[in-house]
Amino acid sequence: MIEVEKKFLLTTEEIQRLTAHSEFLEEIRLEDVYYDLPGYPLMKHDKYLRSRNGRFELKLPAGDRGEFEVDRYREITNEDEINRELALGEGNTADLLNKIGYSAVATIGSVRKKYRDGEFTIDVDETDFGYNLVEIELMAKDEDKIANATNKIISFALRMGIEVKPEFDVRGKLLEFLYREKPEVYEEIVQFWRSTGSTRL
Ligand code: V4E
Repeated sequence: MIEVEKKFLLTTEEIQRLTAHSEFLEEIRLEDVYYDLPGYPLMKHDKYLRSRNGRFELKLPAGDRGEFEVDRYREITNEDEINRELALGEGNTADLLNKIGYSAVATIGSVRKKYRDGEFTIDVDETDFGYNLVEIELMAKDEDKIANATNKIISFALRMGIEVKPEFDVRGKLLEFLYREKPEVYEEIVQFWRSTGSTRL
């Protein structure tokens, strides 16, 4: 399955409107540590390896971001699969990463409130560093279904009275963290994306 999600920077009033008719699912604390090699080859290729609350997750891109700049990733959470995908060898992922020379690039704490409205999931995130954003998500069976999922997300947001700007990108939590705390790392990664024409940032 592919997770398709669109990020929004919303006012408190817009968040209330968006979640007014949805079911509140849970509030969770997320402790994310993102890892990469020197030169950030994973992030430059739109791959993100993190430990979330102590468990490794690898996000791999599926399809492209499209005119509405959606995130669309396959997520791998099995350590053996992560080891295989990143050619780390066999064993404990944390040990292998350490041995190979991966290091923590960003550590981000946040609180996520999760809601459901029909087939849509709404995440309202508040980070410890004061950046808040909202994601509307849908699952797509395969890459062919990403455009359809995107259209549904956009229509849903519009129905909820939220402005949607095509060809406008919102920095996610990781990018905003790098932008604020490690601008040289942010520039290196985004410059690389610009050189491949894959970002409007
Ligand atoms: C997907 C992504 C990044 C990884 C971290 O994503 P983020 O949205 O910061 O975290 P979170 O906690 O919301 O992840 P979730 O719980 O939804 O899995 S860093 C950058 N991207 C996407 C991206 C982008 N915004 N712009 C471009 C040009 N490429 C990739």
